[in-house]
Amino acid sequence: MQIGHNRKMTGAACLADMLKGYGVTHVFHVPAVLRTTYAEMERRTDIKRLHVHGEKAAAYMADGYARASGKPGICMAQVIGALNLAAGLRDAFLAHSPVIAMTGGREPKNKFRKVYQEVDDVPAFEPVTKFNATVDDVARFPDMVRQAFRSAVTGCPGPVHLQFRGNEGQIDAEEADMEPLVEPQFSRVPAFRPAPDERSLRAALQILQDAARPVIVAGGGVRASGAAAELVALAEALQIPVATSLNGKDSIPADHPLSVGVCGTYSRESANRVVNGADLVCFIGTETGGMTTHFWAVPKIGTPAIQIDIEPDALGRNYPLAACVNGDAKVTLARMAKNADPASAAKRKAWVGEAQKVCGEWRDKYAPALNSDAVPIRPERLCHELTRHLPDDAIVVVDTGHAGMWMGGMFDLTSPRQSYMRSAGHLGWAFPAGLGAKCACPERPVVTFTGDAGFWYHIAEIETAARWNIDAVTVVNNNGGGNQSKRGFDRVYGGKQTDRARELWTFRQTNFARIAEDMGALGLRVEDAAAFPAALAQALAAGRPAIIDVVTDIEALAPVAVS
Ligand SMILES: Cc1ncc(C[n+]2csc(CCOP(=O)(O)OP(=O)(O)O)c2C)c(N)n1
Ligand SMILES: [Mg+2]
Repeated sequence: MQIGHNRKMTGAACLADMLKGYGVTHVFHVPAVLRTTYAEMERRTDIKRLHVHGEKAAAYMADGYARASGKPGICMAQVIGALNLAAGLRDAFLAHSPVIAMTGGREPKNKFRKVYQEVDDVPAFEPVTKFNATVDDVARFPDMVRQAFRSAVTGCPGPVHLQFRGNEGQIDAEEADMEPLVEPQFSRVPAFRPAPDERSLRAALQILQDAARPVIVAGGGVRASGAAAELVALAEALQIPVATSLNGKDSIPADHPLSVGVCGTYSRESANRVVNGADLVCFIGTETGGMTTHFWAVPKIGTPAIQIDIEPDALGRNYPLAACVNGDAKVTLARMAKNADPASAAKRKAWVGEAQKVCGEWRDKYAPALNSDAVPIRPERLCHELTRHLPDDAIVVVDTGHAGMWMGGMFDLTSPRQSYMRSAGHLGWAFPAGLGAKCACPERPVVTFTGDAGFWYHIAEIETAARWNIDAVTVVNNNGGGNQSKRGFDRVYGGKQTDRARELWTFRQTNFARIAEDMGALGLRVEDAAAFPAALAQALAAGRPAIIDVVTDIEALAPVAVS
């Protein structure tokens, strides 16, 4: 890193050099924005510039890239596509994913004159970003780009937005004396590992050790911190069952004897039962939001709780705390494990046995569905086939709605090397996010799970995947409708839907395998569960994008959460 070595250069050359310096390998965009920068990226870097079919998909790809790698994902749009891009940042914002959005925008000499395509986009980015700013003078490229990376990856990570002057960000063609200085520390999450203060750490540990029936609820902060091993070590040392949020599902493999599953709304019954049977809940890296706590019923407010978080303002937001620790999850958990008194574990033997019994009861209850040979295929069986056959270093990317419920509850991660990323609420997120994840981690298998309604959103991106040979595998749970809506419509129709009622949530039967083939990907259709493992193996070995269209039962409804 050099400081004070300015030289005359264009904003485009500066931005290209800085993106390279921060380790960016891909940018996702719809043309045309920062055209001169794209030409400089070609001349000066190996960065791949993927032009895709929609700005929202570009944002989701950048988000998937960011969650898979911990490095900021970059997406771009010209002024007319800016709000489409902003819409795509919302999931990244909810999931605390470091995405940097760059758009073209306001030119002072044209403002308020009805210039072509212009509205003031900046306010629309406000609710979905940590930092939302305009770059109006080319000399500001270096410090503004540094601030974008710094803001995206520090504290609780999240999206940022820079709007560059000019409809297409033509400011990048202007020159100034600049230095394309980068700060490598801010090129990925976590930028810092703030250590907890000793007093609060010891107080929390004491309360945890004294509890007879404690449970840990681990969230996305554990995955952002890379603290899974430390979490498991502490749980083992003190013999404490571990539930996770959906965002924290890959914090502990499902076959670990202390793992009880995902708790909350899109959850597994065993996790909710154990959390509600606990005498102390230890929240780690979770916002304690509605989905993780089943709208604050799991655990009930008033249950004794302690909390560890990198964001001080998360501590105690929803649950009054007996103690709290402000710090990075990995550092905090490692210190707690080091200071833990393993002798205290003996008193939790009965509780751990009880938690394991609850998990066994869940397995027995769902074994028939998980192993069902029914045609059309049961989604539980599809999840179970994924549990059994996914590679042990797979990145699993999951859509929301029923997809989130099925995979959150019925699918097991079986190796600490597997990763799990899920939509924080937006239907259609997973397919493009899976493509972005594969761009970030080309050496790892990426398997996306989505419903058919979710897949329809960004189906055009099959062409992008084929054009760039992004060999992710996408499994479509194809039941011919947006089936999660069935239950809600059943309710308003008094349990008896009319044919016209089904117009509100069913689709034409569609063969996605055939569409995939036409668009240049491998397309496989599975109508019998026994054929799924061979299809998955073929897709993983294809060396090109693959869509597995699995025909499933439209009457299958995921179990609702218990509390
Ligand atoms: C952007 C967005 N719009 C609407 C919804 C509401 N929603 C949740 S699930 C769902 C239908 C899901 O259908 P599909 O993906 O086919 O899965 P299935 O329930 O059929 O398994 C809808 C419309 C949402 N989550 N996100
Ligand atoms: Mg469906």
